[in-house]
This record gives sequence, C-alpha cells and structure tokens, in this order.
Amino acid sequence: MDVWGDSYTIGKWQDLIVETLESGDSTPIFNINPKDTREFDAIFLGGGAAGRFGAAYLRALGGRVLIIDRWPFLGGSCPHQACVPHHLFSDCAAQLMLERTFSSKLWFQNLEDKIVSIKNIVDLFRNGRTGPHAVMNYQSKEQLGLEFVLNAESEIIDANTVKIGKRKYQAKNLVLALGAKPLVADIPGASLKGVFNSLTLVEKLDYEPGNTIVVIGGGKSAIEYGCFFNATGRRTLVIARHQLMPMLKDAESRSYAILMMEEQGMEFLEYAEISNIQGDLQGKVKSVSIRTADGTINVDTDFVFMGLGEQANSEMIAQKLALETGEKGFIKINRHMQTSVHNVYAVGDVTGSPMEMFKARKEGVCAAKNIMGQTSEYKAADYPDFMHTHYEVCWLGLSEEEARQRHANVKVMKLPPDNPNGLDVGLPAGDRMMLYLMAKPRMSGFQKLIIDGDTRKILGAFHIGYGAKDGFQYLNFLVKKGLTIDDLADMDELFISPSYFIQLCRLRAGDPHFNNM
Ligand code: FAD
Ligand code: KPC
Repeated sequence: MDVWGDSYTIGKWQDLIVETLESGDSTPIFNINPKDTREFDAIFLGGGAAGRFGAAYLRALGGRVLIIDRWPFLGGSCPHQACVPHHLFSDCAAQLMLERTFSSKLWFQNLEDKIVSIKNIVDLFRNGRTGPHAVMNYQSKEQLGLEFVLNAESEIIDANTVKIGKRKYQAKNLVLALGAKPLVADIPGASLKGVFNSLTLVEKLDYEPGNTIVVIGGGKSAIEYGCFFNATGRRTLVIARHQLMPMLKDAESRSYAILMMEEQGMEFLEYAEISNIQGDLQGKVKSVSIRTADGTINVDTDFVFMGLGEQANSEMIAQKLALETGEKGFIKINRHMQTSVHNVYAVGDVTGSPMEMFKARKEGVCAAKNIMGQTSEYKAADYPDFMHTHYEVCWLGLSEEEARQRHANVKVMKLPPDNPNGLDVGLPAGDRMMLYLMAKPRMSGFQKLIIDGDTRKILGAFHIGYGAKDGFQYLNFLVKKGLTIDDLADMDELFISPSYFIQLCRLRAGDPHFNNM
C-alpha cells in the first residue's frame, strides 16, 4: 500500500499497525515521494534508533534518504521488545517494592504472601506498545518528512541496490542498522517451553509463571528482569557464571545495591552455572540443575529467564556483501562507521557494545554526516550509565578504587555517612524516597561523589535511589569538561532533589584542603 500524500494521524497509524501485526499481512507500506527524482544518498536498512536518527539527520543536512524496515513501524526494538518493556517492568518493580514495604500500612493494600500476575503485565505491554509505534511513524512521516518502506521483506542485490518485491531501489550508500537479538545459552534443555529471554518474554508468554523463577546471567538484563520477577512476589534465583553486575565498579555502591536486592529476597549464586534444564512429558521446563563450587543443586521451576547479552542481526547480509564481522556477528566498522566495503556503513547494535540508545543514535548521525561530505568520527567512551534493580542505579566516571589507583589525593563525599551502627541513618532520600526515609531509612538510598583533592575536579559519581538519571546525563557532560567541587558549590539546587552533590560540595568548597564527608 502507498501512504505518500495521505495524512496519517497517530490513531490511523495505530489502527494500521495493530491490524498488520495481528493479521500477519505482509503487504509493504510505501511512503516514497514519486515527484522526487534525486538518487538516494543512502538507504538505511533498519529503522530503529540508529536508522531513524541517522536518516533524519541525513535529510536535515539536505540529502535524500530511504529507510526500509521489516516491521510495520519505525523505532525498532526499543518500543517493541527492549527499553520500553524493560522500563515498564522496572517501574512495576519499584512500585511493588514500595507496596510490599508498606503492606497494610497507611493506604497500602495487604500484599503479604500475594503474587502479582506477570502475564497481565506482559499483556498490558503487548496491548500498549503500538501507541509509541504509531507516534514514531507519525513523527517520521508528518514531522520529519522521511521516506520509508515498512513491513518489507527486502533483498540486498549489491552495495547500492535493495529490492522489495519487484521494485528496486538504488542509493549511493547503504547503511546497515539491523540491530541485535538476545543470545541463547548452549545448555541442554534451552529450547524447552518455559525458557525465555527479553524478546520471547513479550512475544510468547502464554501462561502464568509459578512461584520460583531462575534467571541466568549477572549483567543488566538478568538483574533488571530478575528484580521485576522478585517484586511480583516470586522466589527469584539469579545464577551468574562470574561476579554479579561487573559494570558497577564502585565496591560500596555495588554492595549497597546487592544488599538491598537481598533484603527484597533476591537469591544470588555467583560463579555457578546451569548445567541442564529438565522438561516434563509436554516439553515444558520443570527443573534446572545448577553446578556450584560445592556441588550440583536442583531447583524446581517452570520459568527460566536468560539474560545473557546479544548477538548481531547481521548473518545473511554481512555474508552477501562480504563484510568483515567479529565475535557474535558484530559488523566491524572504523570511526567513520564505514564497514570493510567503502560505501556500506553499519550503525547501532549491529556493530556491538555498548548496546545503548545514545550510542545507536549517535552512530546513525555520524554515518549521515560522513555520507553528506562532513568528516565525522565517533567512538562511544566516557559515557554515564545506569541499570535498574528495584531502584535506579546510576554512575559516571571512576569508581573510588579506580580513582585511588590513578590519583594521589582522592576525596569522597557520600550519604549516608560511614556509621558504626549500619545503614539505619535518616539520609539520603529525596523525591520518591520520602516514605522510606521516615519508615525504613536503610532503604532511602546511597550516593557518592569522588573528587581529586589536588585539582578539585570531579572524578566519579554514583547514585542508588530514584530520579538522578536525568541529572547524570548533564553531569557527565560537565565532568568531561572539567567540573570542579567549586562549580558544583556554585550551582542552584532544586531542593530536595534526589542527589545531594551540590549541597555537599558547598559545605566543603571553602576549604582549600577539604576533607571527606
Ligand atoms: P533496533 O532498534 O533493534 O533496530 C533494528 C531494526 O532493523 C529493527 O526495526 C528491525 O525490524 C530492522 N531489521 C532487522 N533486520 C532487517 C532486515 N533484514 N530487513 C529490514 N529490516 C530489518 N538502551 C538504552 O539506552 N536504555 C535502556 O533502558 C535499554 N533497555 C534495553 C532493554 C532490553 C531488554 C534490551 C534488549 C535492550 C535495551 N537497550 C536499552 C538497548 C537498545 O534497545 C538498543 O541499543 C537499541 O534499540 C539499538 O537500536 P538499533 O537501531 O541499533 O537496533
Ligand atoms: C520511548 C520512545 O521514545 C519510543 S522508542 C524510541 C525509538 S527511536 O526514537 O527511533 O530511537
């Protein structure tokens, strides 16, 4: 079907997307300007974060660009299977932790021994996700003026040509923005019904998981989804081959995050691995065997979640174009986003880690600039990061340990202060933490700023609580520009904001030889 020239409202897009997804209709949706006779400067194969942002930037620079995607919407996996469900589940985990902490108190219902339906929340997502999809199509077509073909099975003919059905499209450049998919562990029983990952959870869950959940992995997805399952009231056992959450490098912040998860009932087995997943006669998971340093343990469960990282969606296309690929099929690129074939670029998850939206979008933009004749380089580095437990955990820069290895005079400002009686101290806390502050102070968060006492520059920041993530985006930018304790002391805090960094710095900044706090 051709939609060029028709005005599509968000509602009309949503109807079309729902109908297409539900019916499995494979008719492509063409949005191509028949009056524009210019050759395309680029075809973006994949219209997710990397493809959509790259294409929008290329058009903004005056070029002509076509996006082709196999899904009937733009925006890619983020709204369909990745960030959006992940944040929904993390919101639920935070809300449920609050409700369980205050169960039967104040206005809170009694949640003692109650299990919340996982399937209902997954169904809620499945029914709601076409809303963001429709906004992406509306924004791309009506506001950004992008040309695209959606719901399209395409064939790459060569580095300049893509075919959809009988129609052939030529471009000076090809940009592969194909994304990635979850890795599946090579464990006996991994293909049984009841073994999920972030993608299959939202596409395939058709029963209510029982009371015990086993999560494989110790990184972001494993912890984030594990905390959600735990918050629904289920026993949740996380099995990690290595140390848990290795990316959270500051030992004190890591310990607080893990302690709070344990206090919510999360169980962790580090340096352990699943040796076997056993099924019943219907081919459904019934138990797992876990190899630990102390021997093998068996756990009964009907739900196993793999949070093991990603592999590239590159297979056929990389082969067809003879592109150089690395581990897990990730396409090799230079700093201009060029692959081993000069007019073929690759951007986003298909090029490997970090698998984050900012990196995907910035790589897309970098490719667009190069295609349009600007010389642009990008390599993701020194970025802020975050993950969800039942809280939001944010960090940037150096951990205290890293800072002490590299700098002679490291100062630390943190809340709660070191306290011989433990964590039951009435601060930090901030927005969304005030109930914990009053009733269960040990749950009101942890925050830490790491400073070079000689140059007075901020070296690192860590925050466990809620609401600091927004600030960390800007803080990281300033830290990279050399932000000092004195600059922070001079800022205007919107009190009580979630992080106390500004006020702590102001209390100390007058002293040329300031101390820890
Ligand atoms: P995608 O968005 O996956 O886009 C690839 C596109 O290519 C898709 O639209 C697909 O349909 C299309 N495609 C693939 N093959 C073909 C083909 N042969 N022909 C046509 N089209 C094709 N990042 C964050 O920054 N914050 C988060 O909170 C966050 N949470 C996440 C949670 C989970 C569970 C996961 C898995 C990831 C999360 N990420 C998060 C990472 C983020 O989702 C990705 O980095 C981002 O979506 C990558 O964008 P992309 O454009 O490279 O790939
Ligand atoms: C949550 C949301 O903004 C929709 S998902 C974003 C997809 S894109 O803008 O293409 O990176």
